[in-house]
Order: sequence, then structure tokens, then C-alpha cells
Amino acid sequence: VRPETVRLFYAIFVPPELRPPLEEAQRRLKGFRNWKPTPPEQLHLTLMFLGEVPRGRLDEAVQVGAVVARRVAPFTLHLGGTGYFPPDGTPRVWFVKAEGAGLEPLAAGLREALPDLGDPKPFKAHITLARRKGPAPRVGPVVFDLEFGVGEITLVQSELSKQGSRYRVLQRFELKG
Ligand code: 2AM
Repeated sequence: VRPETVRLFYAIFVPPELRPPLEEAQRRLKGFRNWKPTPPEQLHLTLMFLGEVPRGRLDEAVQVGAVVARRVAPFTLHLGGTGYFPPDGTPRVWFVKAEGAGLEPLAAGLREALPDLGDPKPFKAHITLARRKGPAPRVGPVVFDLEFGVGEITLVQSELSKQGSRYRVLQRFELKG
């Protein structure tokens, strides 16, 4: 049976040519079984996590992606230093911070268009490098100085399985601004 809801998020994916430096940083986690690095092809920045959405609202999510993307111009995304969520206490996520002119307008536009979806936590632009599944030490900070051009955003379906989540790109939306 097909589930009645789909787990959705809007994202910006790291282009293949930017993966190697992130993978190099991820190698610091080798040997710590409880750190699960994000597979390179899954490295992304979440603009908005919609959660479980009724299938009947998929078209709406596609429309919203198109409308919001059309209003924002292509921009440069800058990747800076790493950090942990939560910042104090037991870390669950090791991330790299991202900055770029289009991020806030995209994140805000998507939230305004879909006010009843997602979670109310403020948007924090980051790319998850690894998730911590149990006891494992922190690693020292890494400071990247990487940039890439963002010309599109994507609507992604996340399928949860024992091996982790599988992402399926449902639609790409060109930025037009
Ligand atoms: P994260 O990488 O910081 O965990 C798919 O799950 C994407 O949506 C992930 O990038 C995840 O961010 C993000 N996300 C944001 N809020 C979420 C939530 N409440 N539950 C699951 N994923 C969430």
C-alpha cells in the first residue's frame, strides 16, 4: 500500500565538484562508529522541512516551490566553519555553516506560503556533515572557505529506512529573481 503522506523538504544540493573537501573533513570521523557521515551525493542545505504531507498536497508544494524560486535571483553560497547542534550539551549533528543572499528570502518565502507545515524553529542555514547516533567524541573545528553558485532549489522526498534516509528529487525550480 502506498502511504498517504510523503515526507518532504526543499533543499539546495552541494554540487559534485564541491563534495571532495567536505568528504575530506568527514574523514576525521572515521573510527568513531557512532558518527554517521552524510553520503556525499546527499549533502544538502534544507531551506524548509515540511514533514509528513498528505499526498493530495504535493501539487501545492510544487507550485509553491516554483513561485518562491521565481522571485529570488541566483546567488553565491559560501561555506564557512563547522559547528554542532545543539551547540552545548550532547551533539546530534555536525554541520558546516552556510551564508548567501538568497537563503533568507527563500526560507521566509516558503514558510509564508506554507504556514501550516514544517516546524516553527528559526531557519539556520547549514549542511549536515554527520549525525551522531551514540557516544562518540567531538572533532575539532574545520574552517572551509568554499563557494558555489546556486541557480536552483529542489523539492525532495525523504524515505526513511533502516539504512538511513533515501532522497528522491521530485522537482527542480530555477531561480529567476
Ligand atoms: P538536518 O540535516 O539539520 O537534520 C531531511 O530530514 C532534512 O530536513 C534534513 O536536512 C534535516 O536537517 C531537515 N530537517 C529540519 N527539521 C527537521 C525535522 N524536524 N525533522 C527531520 N528533518 C528535519
